[in-house]
Amino acid sequence: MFKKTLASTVGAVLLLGMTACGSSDDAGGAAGGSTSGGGDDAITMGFAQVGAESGWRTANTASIQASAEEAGVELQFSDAQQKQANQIQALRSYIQQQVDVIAFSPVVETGWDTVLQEAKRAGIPVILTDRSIDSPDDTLYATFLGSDFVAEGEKAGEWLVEDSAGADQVNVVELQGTTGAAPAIDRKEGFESAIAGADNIEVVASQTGDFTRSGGRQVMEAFLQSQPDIDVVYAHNDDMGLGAIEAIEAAGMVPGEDIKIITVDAVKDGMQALADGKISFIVECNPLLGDQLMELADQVVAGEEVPKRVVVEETTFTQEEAAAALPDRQY
Ligand code: GZL
Ligand code: ZN
Repeated sequence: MFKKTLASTVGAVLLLGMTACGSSDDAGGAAGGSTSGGGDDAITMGFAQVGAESGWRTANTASIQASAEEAGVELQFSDAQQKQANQIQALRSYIQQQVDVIAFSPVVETGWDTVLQEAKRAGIPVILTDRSIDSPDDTLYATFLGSDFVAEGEKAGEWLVEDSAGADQVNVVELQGTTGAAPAIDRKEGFESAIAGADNIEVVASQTGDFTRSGGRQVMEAFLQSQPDIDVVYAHNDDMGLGAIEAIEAAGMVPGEDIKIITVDAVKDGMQALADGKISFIVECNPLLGDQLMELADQVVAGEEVPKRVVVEETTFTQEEAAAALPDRQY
């Protein structure tokens, strides 16, 4: 059994290897059919990623790298450890290298105009992915590809309004994403607008956990000390929700019963906690932007018109839906 498997695995790898190198050598070989299928007409993309702060981020990175490989796009990739200065430095190095196109997920909404002006002067088009910028000058980027974070916040709030119908008082603590980041600002705004009409729901505390599991745990520990009665945690991503679960269990309480948790992302660890009943509801945020990014890059480099904003499809999950969806989840 093992020998057979090994032989077939080796065979597959070789084939894969040949296909890949085949697509880069011959211009229009079977594997390299599309114009961007490798070879000297390959476009070069400089991608400045936020960091590796969450399960969502690593899934997003994997998608971009896999899609670049498949599309024959030559990818320069950098991880900014969630620091804007590092991202700006990476953008400047891509400008220096005169890449064909720049793509990045701005860690925060502001402070980009200068470096994006430099890219514009260098004639290098910029694509924003995942997070957007808040700038009056929308000529600084060709298009934005990502989610509608306000809608994500609204979906979370609408679920809570329904789930709280009939309850006398529902106290919510909010674990915000990175301060100044578009998903943090918009998920807060969307949630607040959705619960505005429900006078039995109140956000009694709100603080950033910086989208990390440890951040979520530390802030939740503090909330458990300072808040006499917490009924619900609204976490801007699964990772902070999973950190909150650790804090709640360490305090001897039962997540999903004593305190309900609502999160955003729907990465595997979050979906598992949802199926296990520790999280009550998850709003999906789709990290698989790679294929659409490579298509947009081709069009932008070819000087074709593209929409200013491309919003990706995403849904929501209850505990039952998570249990059913888990086996097919890619990330
Ligand atoms: C959302 C993305 C957020 C995720 C977090 O598109 O920017 O950043 O929700 C990640 O998990 O850290
Ligand atoms: Zn209560």
